[in-house]
Amino acid sequence: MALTPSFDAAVHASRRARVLAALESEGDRVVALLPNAKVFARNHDVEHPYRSGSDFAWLTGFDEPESVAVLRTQGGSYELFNRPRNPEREQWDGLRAGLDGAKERFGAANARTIDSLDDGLVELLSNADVVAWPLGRDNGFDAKVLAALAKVRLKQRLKIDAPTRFLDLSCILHAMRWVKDAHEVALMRRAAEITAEGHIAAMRTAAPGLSEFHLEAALAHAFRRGGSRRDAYEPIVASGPNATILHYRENDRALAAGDLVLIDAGCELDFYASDVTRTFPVSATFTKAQAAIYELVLAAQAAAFEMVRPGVTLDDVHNASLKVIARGLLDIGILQGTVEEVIDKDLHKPFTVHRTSHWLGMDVHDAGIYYRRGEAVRLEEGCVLTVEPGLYFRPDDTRVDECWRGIGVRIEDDLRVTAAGYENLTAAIPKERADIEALRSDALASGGAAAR
Ligand SMILES: [Mn+2]
Repeated sequence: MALTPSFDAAVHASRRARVLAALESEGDRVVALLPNAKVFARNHDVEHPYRSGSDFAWLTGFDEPESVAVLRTQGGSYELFNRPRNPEREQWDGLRAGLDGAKERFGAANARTIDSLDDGLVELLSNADVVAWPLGRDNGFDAKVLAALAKVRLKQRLKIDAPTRFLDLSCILHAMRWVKDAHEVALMRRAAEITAEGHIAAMRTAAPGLSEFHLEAALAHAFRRGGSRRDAYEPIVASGPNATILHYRENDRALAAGDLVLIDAGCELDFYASDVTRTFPVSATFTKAQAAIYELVLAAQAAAFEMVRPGVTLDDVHNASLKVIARGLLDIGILQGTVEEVIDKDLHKPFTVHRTSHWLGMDVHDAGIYYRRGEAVRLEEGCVLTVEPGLYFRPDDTRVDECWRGIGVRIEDDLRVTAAGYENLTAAIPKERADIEALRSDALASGGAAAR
């Protein structure tokens, strides 16, 4: 109910201590306010499944809507505004931690009912010098803070100081979330293991005549069975020409012999995402053209992996992958010229479309900046990135020979940067062409038995 499954009070307390230390460098009367994510209506009176905001979950581990966390440098205190106990509402909607629970189980020094937030903000801003909150991310909350500020300013004749400096709390939290602590690494490793089970199950399930969504079901079954309560993002199960659509979501085409299937899916475990793509044939083997593209993407990924270590940038990782892609597109005759021309003139772009990496963590495209003052951020030990080169030839793309049209291949793994290089969290999912073909022919021979 109210707590994240892997909740560890000491972990969250130490994160709050780090945030408080950062706030203390801004002044001795700093108040930080963090509202949780809102509830979103799906249709009529049905809501989307609730998920706490990633910043909020990271800081508090408290998993209820209508809550606001407060940190104050004076006294180093942590408080919560949250929903009070209410037996009638709880019988309809589920149990609440209540104000006592917020203090006893979640370590809040004080808890107040969320209905008192407006008055509470006026009190919190009174005699504060600096107010930090995630500016510009929740218009309703921005308005509440500014309304409280206006009220505090009216009290200045009563010897009350009004805040004069405003900080974006998101910047502080996101810089910390970018580097994963031991608690987070353990969760991400486990999320990756569960995701591996899902991909292998889906790979074994494929057979001509099944729908893409039957593979989606195999993923979901393995994810839930492994302990993941939700996906990190909507799974992409794209067969045949659908694999050339980057964020294909329909997942309702019938698989046919000779198709490739591109699956981009990852489970979320206790707020931590995994993000993996594999591409495999519905038949037992890749066709010659599919194999040529597949081997090229795989080689590009291997070259990108080689780059990953502290001190390099995502641009370095991307460029290593791109060089292999450019060489390969020239070798198989899809492009003409030199590797330099292909890269400098972006001749590969119609077929590569996207870049190679993004940060991964609580959000599938995780917190963390990519550039600062025009300079690419350098990898540090403990940050997690994806490496996911791809090649996509639209079915109607007359710039390439007919044999390539309709082929889409992406291969994606999740890498944690270590002192010496990287740890591939998702290495257990078959990726070598021989391993995939062995798995596929075994699955077809056993009549998709793994699905039942
Ligand atoms: Mn990705």
